[in-house]
Amino acid sequence: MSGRPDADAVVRAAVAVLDRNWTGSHTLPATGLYPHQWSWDSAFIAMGLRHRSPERAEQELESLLAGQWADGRIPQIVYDPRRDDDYAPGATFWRSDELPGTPSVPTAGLVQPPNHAWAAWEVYRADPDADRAADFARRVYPPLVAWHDYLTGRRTLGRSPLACVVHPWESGMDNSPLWDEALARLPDTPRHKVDRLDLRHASAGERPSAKEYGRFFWLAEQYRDGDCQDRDDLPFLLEDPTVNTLLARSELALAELARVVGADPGPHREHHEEVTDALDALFEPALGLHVARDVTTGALVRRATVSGLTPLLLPRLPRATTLVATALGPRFLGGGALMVPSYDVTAADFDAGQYWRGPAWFNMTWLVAHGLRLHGEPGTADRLEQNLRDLALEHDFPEYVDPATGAPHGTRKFSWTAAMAIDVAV
Ligand code: 9YW
Repeated sequence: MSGRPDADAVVRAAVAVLDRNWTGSHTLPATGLYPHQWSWDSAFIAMGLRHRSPERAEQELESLLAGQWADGRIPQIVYDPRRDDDYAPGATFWRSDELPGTPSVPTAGLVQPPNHAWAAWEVYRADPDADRAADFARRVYPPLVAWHDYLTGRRTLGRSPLACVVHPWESGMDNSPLWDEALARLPDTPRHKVDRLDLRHASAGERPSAKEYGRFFWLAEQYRDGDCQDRDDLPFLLEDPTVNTLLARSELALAELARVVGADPGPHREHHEEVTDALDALFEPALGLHVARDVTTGALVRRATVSGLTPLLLPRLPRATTLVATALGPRFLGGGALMVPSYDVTAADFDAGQYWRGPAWFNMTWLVAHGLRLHGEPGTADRLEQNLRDLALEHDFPEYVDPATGAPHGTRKFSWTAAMAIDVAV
């Protein structure tokens, strides 16, 4: 198409970003702002890397698994101890080495959305070296099963098969409007001094506010001081659509990996169905999409965010037709947005430049595009993916963009932006 960069140019530039952020064992989300290994970032990165170096994609996932706890949790962050002064909260905040059942590398106690088994399956399929791929599958299947067992065994705290997040960071969408009401009940006065190291690398207007950060730290302290144990009286307990969609999607991948390693795929398929069915409890008819449920109050959080569109990734989703209409409608793509806004553009507090409160993110647009293709909207999916790769290249792989204009925000040379661009360009 005239005027558009060709696929080779996108892939070349994106690979250069991933090479620059590669440490020798894993990929940093971005140098500067995010100097450690982040959980769901690594899985998105592996999805892109698999096209260039399946071996490195395998290493990316396995270096994350080296941070797994004995209870099965894959931590939100695996810290590089040499960089502990560069990001807050750091390894010294979590003190994971003082807890039993923790790995030799320092990690956060929280988790992130479970896209790992899905990534592992895609990496396995992309590896042309059949022996290497089979060895990889055999090594990662057991820890991935343990990870899902953790989410299912310890995190279903809302009397439902849905897993809960115990902190907004666990959703990957830190200051999403979905968390406002639950956060408002919490103190914003942690004991720990809140170092805003992020503000060295990004402007305050694009980052969570001081009050939000105060509450994030207070809540993280509570969880840490309770030895990172999951209890049903934790001060923040919500069921999020994307966390549970990725859990269900990843169960399908585990069923495939089970076949490869000679295990029984049946329980994974059953769990996939169970979580898909349970997600219906998060559907909000007035908004036409899924929302979060606050387990503490039992109430649905009536805000339309991109998290509520991701159930489209599930093949048997009963509400798919409504969800497609909502995605294409005025709250998201109807006004001509180039990528999928993180928040309802018709909401009074929509902000096109503020982190998870409006901007379009490349990973979320990639997920929604997949879902739209799966549910009969290939034209829209193609358009979103074309815009994704064009905006990524044009703006040096930004963290997020204004959904209407494509103006870049946050950090640049952001790894998952590069990885998603590779995946849609090849
Ligand atoms: C932070 C690393 C992480 C992502 C999250 C994103 C952000 C960390 O960066 O959180 O400092 O706010 O919200 O999804 O994994 O890229």
